[in-house]
Amino acid sequence: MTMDNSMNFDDFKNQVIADYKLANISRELSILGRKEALMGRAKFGIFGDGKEIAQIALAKVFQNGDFRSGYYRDQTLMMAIGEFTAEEFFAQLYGNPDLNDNPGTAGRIMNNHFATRSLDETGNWKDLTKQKNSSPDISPTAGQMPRLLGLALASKIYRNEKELQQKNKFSVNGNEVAFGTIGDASTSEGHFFETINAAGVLQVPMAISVWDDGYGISVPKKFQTTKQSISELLKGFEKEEDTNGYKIFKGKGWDYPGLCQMYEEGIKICREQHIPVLFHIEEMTQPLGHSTSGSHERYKSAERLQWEIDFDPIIRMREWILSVNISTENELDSIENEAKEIAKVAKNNALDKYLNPIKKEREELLNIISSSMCHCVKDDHIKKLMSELSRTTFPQRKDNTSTVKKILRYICQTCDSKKPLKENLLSWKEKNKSENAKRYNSFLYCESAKSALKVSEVKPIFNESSPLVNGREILRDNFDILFSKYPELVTFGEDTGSLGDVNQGLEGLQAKYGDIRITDTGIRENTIVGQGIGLALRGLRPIAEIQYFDYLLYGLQTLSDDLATIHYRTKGGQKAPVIIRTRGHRLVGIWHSGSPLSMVINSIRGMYVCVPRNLTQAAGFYNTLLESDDPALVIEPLNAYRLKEKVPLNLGEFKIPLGVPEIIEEGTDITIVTYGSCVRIALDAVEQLKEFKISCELIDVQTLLPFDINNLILESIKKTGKVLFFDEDVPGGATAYMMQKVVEGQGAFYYLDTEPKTLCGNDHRPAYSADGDYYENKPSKYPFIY
Ligand SMILES: Cc1ncc(C[n+]2csc(CCOP(=O)(O)OP(=O)(O)O)c2C)c(N)n1
Ligand SMILES: [Mg+2]
Repeated sequence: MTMDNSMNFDDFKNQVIADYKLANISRELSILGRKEALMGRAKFGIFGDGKEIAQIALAKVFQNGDFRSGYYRDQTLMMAIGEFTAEEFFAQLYGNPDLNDNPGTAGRIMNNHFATRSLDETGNWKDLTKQKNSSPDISPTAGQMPRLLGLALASKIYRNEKELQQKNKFSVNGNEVAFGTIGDASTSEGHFFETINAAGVLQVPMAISVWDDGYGISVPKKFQTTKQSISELLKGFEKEEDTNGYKIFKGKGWDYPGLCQMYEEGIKICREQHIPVLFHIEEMTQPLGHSTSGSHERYKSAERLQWEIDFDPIIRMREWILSVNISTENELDSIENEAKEIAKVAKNNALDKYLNPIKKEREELLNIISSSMCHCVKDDHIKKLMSELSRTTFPQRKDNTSTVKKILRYICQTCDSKKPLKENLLSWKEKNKSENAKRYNSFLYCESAKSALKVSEVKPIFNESSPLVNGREILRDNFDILFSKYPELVTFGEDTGSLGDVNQGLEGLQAKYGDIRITDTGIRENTIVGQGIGLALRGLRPIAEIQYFDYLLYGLQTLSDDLATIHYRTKGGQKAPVIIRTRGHRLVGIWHSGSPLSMVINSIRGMYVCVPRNLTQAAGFYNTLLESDDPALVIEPLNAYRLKEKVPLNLGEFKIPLGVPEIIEEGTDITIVTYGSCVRIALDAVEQLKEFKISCELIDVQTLLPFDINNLILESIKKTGKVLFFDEDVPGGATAYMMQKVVEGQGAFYYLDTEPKTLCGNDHRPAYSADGDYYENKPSKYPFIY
């Protein structure tokens, strides 16, 4: 910390003292937090001890409008920017689900995972330029990196895209920095390197701090990092006079004045010139070890443990304060004592706020039970259950509910005197269930008026003279309208920009809308997804293109852990309505382009999945999704781009509803349920079967998530009594998913007069070529069917 000209000594001293106090409060929180977890009041605890000072230095350059994408060590940073309190620290630890007490995560994820709220209660954007922002943390190490790229890129787009400069809820001339934090060991992940390279190419205001404490749990740097130094390793990324690249800084985790100066210098360059910066903060410590899962005495040497004590950043800061005569031993002692007290009070308050509502619910429940008594032998059981429940010292809501369920089992069906008890408990159970659903299970999808499920259908309109064109032209002309309609719409991917995508669905549009909005990227599917997330978190509407469905797997971790859970894990506090556009289906070998649908749909609950059979339907889905706040995946049918489709008169306007299957062909003998490219194959089969007087009802489900929300398939089965689920996924894959939804979920079992069947790909891998796709590896189960 330097004293600049505008500051007198008292101001300077007050700041230093306030920083020292915050560091101590934060440390006391970690110490108390660990105790709480070890005493069983929290399931787990992970804390930011040993990282306090660098985070305080960073916070000084964190301005309104900036964004953080970090990890579980950042409690001090979050407190220093004023977005996290000591009470919230404990609310997270206990898993308090009340947004008033725990506004970042509402108890949905483990402690020290931070987030600010970008949306108001009605789901509308707050003015993000007037607050300090943190994107919501996830646990997978380096999982915060891909979205960091997008958060930083948003500043560049806002600075360079003139039409967006009115959008002052997200940016003031692109001056915002995206701050990333990551542990030294997590830099071993591919996500880190992919992000580093992409930001170097893009030259965006991204500032990564690596908190280097020398360990990833028990594994030291020598097993993690070449040359044991991430800054040495990344030297080739350093910007030279006539190249792009990074500014790389090194600091020591205990060097308060040095760190303050370093951040000031580095962030000025980053913010003004949009040059990415890497701060390698070495010599950090972990006074309490990695987490409450273990103790670091098991794997750190005595010398290392002693070094960590000697280089404790707070002790070092204290020594520095005394050495430059900013304060006295006495004053610092009393600050340390005050910090202990503040942490203790915060813990007690947070514990009360967490437990009191649960205790109140328990009290009310016990009153309901005891107000209805009779003299039956089973009363002893009930009394025992009541006494067990009332004695629990650290009650949980589930204790109440499971006690109610047990008591209900003890009430005889015929017991008149217990009738009110039974009725009261049943209604308590129902009320409790719906309250807890809101508490723990809400906001997986958008619940506001902008839910994709609330977008009304607008049918495509055709007339006699509607021309037949290649499907990709419908897509292109529809995108053209969307780009002129939504200034915040951007798209990017491999070959997306200059070529207009490998199938020409964006032909000519980069020339028309510019290379900021329609952009080529490197081959980096994971950060293409992350780019989309970061941009969407800052108010843009990204369509992130993954060239082929098979390669979505490179981005699947980020889709599953990050994008699909953003709304849920912030309990509606943030939204990222990213559209992932890809193309697939029709097996032509192991890759290019299969249909591993079950793998995908079963890992991205929280997103919608559209599987259009042609490009008109695909265009209709884009039109729907851009009216909504939900993230979604659209898989275009790869082999349909050059098939002829009629051009709708209302391009850009027609909207396909989600979760509403379409009956492609009416029939009476059997219901065939399929999607995507398989619709055309099924249609061929339907025609062939007509010759044999078999009448098929062919249903295109259109979206796999959500699935047939109005039970249209059930209605069809009521008529036909038979059902076949058909696709190209593996056995037990998406056909099994559809069968479960229909036979069990919709209750079709009761209307079937023969077993439900699936027809899908091999339990194998498909060989390349048309023949390779055709032949099976197993004997036919029904050799009499040809
Ligand atoms: C993808 C993934 N793999 C493994 C883990 C388990 N894990 C949690 S923290 C951690 C070590 C991280 O070390 P580092 O990045 O140096 O951060 P530090 O905890 O030292 O601050 C590991 C392996 C995880 N959370 N995510
Ligand atoms: Mg580490």
